[in-house]
Amino acid sequence: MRECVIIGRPNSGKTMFALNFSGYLGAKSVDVTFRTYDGLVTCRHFSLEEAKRELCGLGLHKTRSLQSMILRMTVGKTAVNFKLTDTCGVSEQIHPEENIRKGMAQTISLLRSADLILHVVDLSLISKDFVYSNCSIDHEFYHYGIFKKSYLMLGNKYDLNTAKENFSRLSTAFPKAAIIPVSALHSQGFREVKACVARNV
Ligand SMILES: Nc1nc2c(ncn2[C@@H]2O[C@H](COP(=O)(O)OP(=O)(O)O)[C@@H](O)[C@H]2O)c(=O)[nH]1
Ligand SMILES: [Mg+2]
Repeated sequence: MRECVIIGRPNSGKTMFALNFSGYLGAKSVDVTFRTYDGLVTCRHFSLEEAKRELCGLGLHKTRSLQSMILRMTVGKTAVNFKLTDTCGVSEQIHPEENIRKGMAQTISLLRSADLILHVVDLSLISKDFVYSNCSIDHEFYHYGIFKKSYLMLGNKYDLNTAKENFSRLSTAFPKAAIIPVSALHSQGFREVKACVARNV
């Protein structure tokens, strides 16, 4: 089964995207398989509302392990199952907590086997200076992604006021990426994301 992996900084909206995108594809509830870096696998059933309450949030690093869901989507006349995997956010700093450092390493090690990388960027944080910098973790993901080809950037939080201006900055900073503006919170832009996922699963 093909696997789409969601990556990005902590708090960019990866978990919100994973859950609302599952809902967009028709899921009313999800079975989430949690895989920690040391190999522990657990599974939990959630309604979507329950999952959003428990797994999303403003506190950094709510997601500390791989969290996968099997989803079904219709491509043409056939139904295809694929795995959508949410990950521990990665940032530049060496995190003081060992389990978060290992969670970040687990995210990075999954990239090689991913069939599609969905890179979530928080548009509200794209400042003027961002366009001229070239050494953020988002740049690292971008360079790896365009080299790998099956790569889509999601400019998230497009519902926020400053986002529209920042979206053009994001396109300037990452000229070779296909970028879709989305609001993970309000399930906006998902039709385009679905079309891209459908080409890769
Ligand atoms: N305004 C807005 N907030 C969002 C959006 N997506 C996520 N958030 C908020 O951003 C915070 C972090 O979201 P989460 O999905 O947990 O981020 P993660 O660390 O990348 O998994 C939460 O408070 C979400 O409600 C969005 O599209 N718009
Ligand atoms: Mg998360």
